[in-house]
Order: sequence, then structure tokens, then C-alpha cells
Amino acid sequence: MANPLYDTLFGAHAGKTDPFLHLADGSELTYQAFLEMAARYAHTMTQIGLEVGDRVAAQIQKSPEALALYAACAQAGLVFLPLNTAYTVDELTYFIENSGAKLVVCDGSSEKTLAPVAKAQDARLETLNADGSGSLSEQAALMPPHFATVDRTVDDLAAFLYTSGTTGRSKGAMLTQGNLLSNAETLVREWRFTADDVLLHALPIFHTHGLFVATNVTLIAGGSMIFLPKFDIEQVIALLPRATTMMGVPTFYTRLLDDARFTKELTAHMRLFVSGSAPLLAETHVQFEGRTGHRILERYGMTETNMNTSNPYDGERRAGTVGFPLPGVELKITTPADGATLPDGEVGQIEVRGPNVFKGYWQMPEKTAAELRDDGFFITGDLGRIDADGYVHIVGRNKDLIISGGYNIYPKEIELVLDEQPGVLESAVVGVPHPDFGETVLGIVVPERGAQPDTEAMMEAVRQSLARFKHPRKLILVDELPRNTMGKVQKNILRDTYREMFTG
Ligand code: MCA
Ligand code: AMP
Repeated sequence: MANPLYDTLFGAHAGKTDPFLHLADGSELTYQAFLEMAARYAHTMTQIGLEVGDRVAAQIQKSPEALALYAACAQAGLVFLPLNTAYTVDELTYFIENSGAKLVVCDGSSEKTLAPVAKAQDARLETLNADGSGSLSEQAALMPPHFATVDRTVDDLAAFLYTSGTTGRSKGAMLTQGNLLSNAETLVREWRFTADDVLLHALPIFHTHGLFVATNVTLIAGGSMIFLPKFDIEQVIALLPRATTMMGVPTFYTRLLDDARFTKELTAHMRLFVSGSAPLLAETHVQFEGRTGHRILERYGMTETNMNTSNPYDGERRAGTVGFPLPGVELKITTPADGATLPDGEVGQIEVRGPNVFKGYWQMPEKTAAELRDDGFFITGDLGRIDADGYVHIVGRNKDLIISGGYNIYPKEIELVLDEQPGVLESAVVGVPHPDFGETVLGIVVPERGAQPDTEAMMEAVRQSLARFKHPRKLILVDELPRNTMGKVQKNILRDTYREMFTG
């Protein structure tokens, strides 16, 4: 019997004393030490009473221990549910309740606030701090360093990642072992990762990009990562000479380009720079090549699908495109009205099918049915076209979504909070260009007749319920919102009106 995800990513490295993680303080963690750490967490969770298939919700800082918790879940057959460290208690309450998590792991600083949330759900609460300390680690320290890996198949669930929706209600995307494994194996081949690679890892590990792309790819290749707590330009520039590859969101690359120390010499030894999670402006691609001689390899993915397309490693990496469908991934462009396939060159919605496509949304059959067709094609909500050479271009979104610094923000969530505030008749939240984050959040509010709502009080309400990265950078009061003849708010007009608010 076997556990495909654990065996391939982790078990394959048993006994290996090569470094897996190079940490910011100069220390290293070998594969063997990492696996032992994971085994101790697997024992701890089993001893707590968790059973195969139970969800483990974790809102913890990036650390080797946090990554070991992911490995431990795979080894013990538990479903890993990582959560953005920026989420508020309101947001976390929903995720914990909705997932039915049996164990909540949080930073010591959130223990008091989350205790009642966990209790209400009959879930166990344990702490794991950025330095690796905490109640979970205290118990783990007493456990043996080997754990009998639980049998699983590729169809079993490995992780839940929550993704917001246009209704404002987040959906738990159920990812199987096979989803994660097949995609990472493809990327290792496509991007030529080997055991010699050292990936500079400055992404968060609670989303697909940092966890399933960067980490899984490194693990399968048997390489190592310079594992930084966050994107800190000083650290990145200081440690780049030790890396061979880097993955990032476009903000990483624009920030590097803004720094005079980021030169051709600094990057001469690098093998590969990958970008994704948000559109990389063609001008950034061109500027990057001009500065360093490297062409950033842009790829396109989603929480529900992992990676769908990639520019080629060997062929032309074309600026402003996301390359070709990955081997095993089918991609078509269809009409939103009836799903009919459009010929190449025409713009329509992007649909994908393949072993990478998730199993559905947790306990939301109607939402799953609306986005995942019976024949296995997933409607991404992105608009695109395929050019004459087969490159996929993303030209827009058929969903009301803002991407700020690589984080997804669904306007509806913010509008729901603003609309509830005293004196507010209605609101519209749109994304407008931002020099650092690509896009940022702008709130446009219509007061009730004669009312003069307090924008500071509105912002306070937003702060209470939503993560910092979702907060509008500005609130604007207007008399009315532009509407079409059907009465629908014309967000495109608002976006145009305020498009230079942060760049002009
Ligand atoms: C931080 N802040 C943000 C963001 N990040 N606000 C808007 N958008 C953001 N992305 C807040 C901070 O809390 C802070 O608030 C203020 O903005 C300025 O923070 P700053 O120090 O400049 O930010 P930072 O800490 O340097 O973070 C920026 C970042 C980070 C490095 C771009 O957001 C990041 O690592 N992004 C990567 C996201 C990611 O991994 N996405 C992948 C999703 P205050 O005003 O209080 O100071 S997976 C995905 O999308 C799919 C599957 C895919 O294809 O990969
Ligand atoms: P998420 O919900 O976090 O998985 O974000 C997925 C969305 O990010 C996709 O549906 C796209 O809209 C966007 N995205 C990811 N990679 C790219 C890219 N390279 N170019 C443009 N948009 C992207």
C-alpha cells in the first residue's frame, strides 16, 4: 500500500542528509531532520484523536515547522487547510465552521481570540509560533521521529484552499493527492528542476503559488529552498547569489526592478525566474530582460486547478502571454452564453480539464455544478484567446475580482460590509491600477438621501471584518452609480473614471 503524495514528495528523501531549507539566520535543515519533524507532528495529531480525512486548519507564520505540518498531514492522511495570516477572526470563524476542522493551529498571539471559535466547533486548538515553539511542538518533541505512513490513493483529499466568490461567500476547493502530484510532476519536467536547484522562496505558504508550486516542485526534484519569512528586498538581494531559481508574483519583480542593486551581474548565475498569480505587464517583462538578460517565464494557474499553462522553458517566452497548456491539460475558449468552443483568435471564457482540476467545492454542490461541467471542464472565469502560434493570452476576467500583489479580492465581500454601514445606500468596489500591487481596491459609496456617512467609521468596520489586503485604499462618496439600461452597475465606467487615482 502507499501514500502517493507523501511517498513522492517526502518519503523519497528518507535518510537524506542534504539540505532542504536554508534559513535567513544562516542555518540549514536537512531532509532527514525535516522528515523527523513532520513525523513527530503526525504522531501528535494522531494522538490528539484526529482521524484520516479530518481537516487541520492552520493560520501560522511561515516557518520550517509550518511546512512540516503540511508534510505531517500528508503522512497521517489529514486534509491540510492553510489560512492567510492576514485573515481576521470573522473570516477565520467562517473557514473553521465551514470546513468542520477538527484541529485549529494558530500563532500564540491569536490563541485567546480563537479559543471560543474552536470550542464552538468542538475542535482542538494548538499553537505554533514563527520560531517553531508552541503547544503543538511541545507535544511533538516527546514523540518518536518515525511515523507509519497512512495509506492513501490519488483520489483522496490532500488539502482545502478557500477561494472567495462573487457572492462574497468563500468556497473550500477540495484538492486531491493526484491534483497536487500530477501538476508538480509536470512542472518539474517543464521547468527542468533538478536536485541541484536552490529556489529563493519569499512567497507565503498558505496559497497555491508558495505551497503547491514552489515547494512541491522543489521537493519532487530533491532540491533546496532559501526559505524566507516574506518578500524582503534586502534579504532577497543579499541571498539571490546563492539561488538558481526564483518564483514570485509580479510585485516581486517590479520591486526588484526599482532597486539599482538588482543588476545583470547579480542575476548572471540564475537559471530561471517564474512569475504568476497576477498579470505580468509586458513592459515589466521587457524591462526585466533589458536589465538582466533573463526572460521571466510567466505561467497561469488557479487555486482550483493548480497550474494550467506555462511559457516554454526552451522556446520563446512571449511577453504578455501565459504560454501553452501544460502537458495533460486541455484548454479551450468558449462563449459564456452556451459554452460553445470558439475558434483560435477569438476572445471567450477559458475552460480547462485535466488531472490538475480539483474535485469540487466542499459541501457546495450547486456552486461546483455551476463551475465544473459534467465532462470535467472547469470554467475559470478568466477571459482569453489563443493566438496563431498557440500562446494563450489572458485579456480580462468574466468574474468580479481584484488581484492586489497576487492576493485575490472579491469586491462583493467589501461591498457587503460597506452597505451595512449607517447612512450608506449602496456601494461599488473596483480595482484600479497601482504601481506596486498591480491593482488596488477603491470603494465608491452612495450615501442615503441627506445622509453624510462617516468614512472613517466605515473603514473601521472594514478593518474589523476583513483582512488588511482587502481594505479599500480610498473611499469616495458619490451621488449615484453609473448603471446600464438593465440597472446593473457599470463597474467598467468606475474603473475608467478612477484609473489614474494611484498612478497619475
Ligand atoms: C500586504 N499588504 C497588501 C498586500 N500585501 N495590501 C494589498 N495587497 C497586498 N498583496 C498590506 C500590508 O498589510 C501593509 O499594510 C501594506 O499593505 C503595505 O505592506 P508592504 O510591506 O508593502 O507589503 P508586503 O508585506 O511587502 O507584502 C506585499 C507582497 C505580499 C510581498 C506583494 O502581498 C505577497 O507576498 N504577495 C504574494 C501573494 C501570493 O502568494 N499570491 C499567490 C496566490 P499597512 O498599511 O498596515 O502597513 S495563489 C494564486 O493566485 C494562483 C493559484 C496562482 O496562479 O499562483
Ligand atoms: P486564485 O483564485 O488565487 O487561484 O487566483 C487565480 C486567478 O489569478 C486566475 O483566475 C487569474 O485571474 C489570475 N492569474 C493567475 N496567474 C495569472 C497570470 N499569469 N496572468 C493573469 N492572471 C493570472
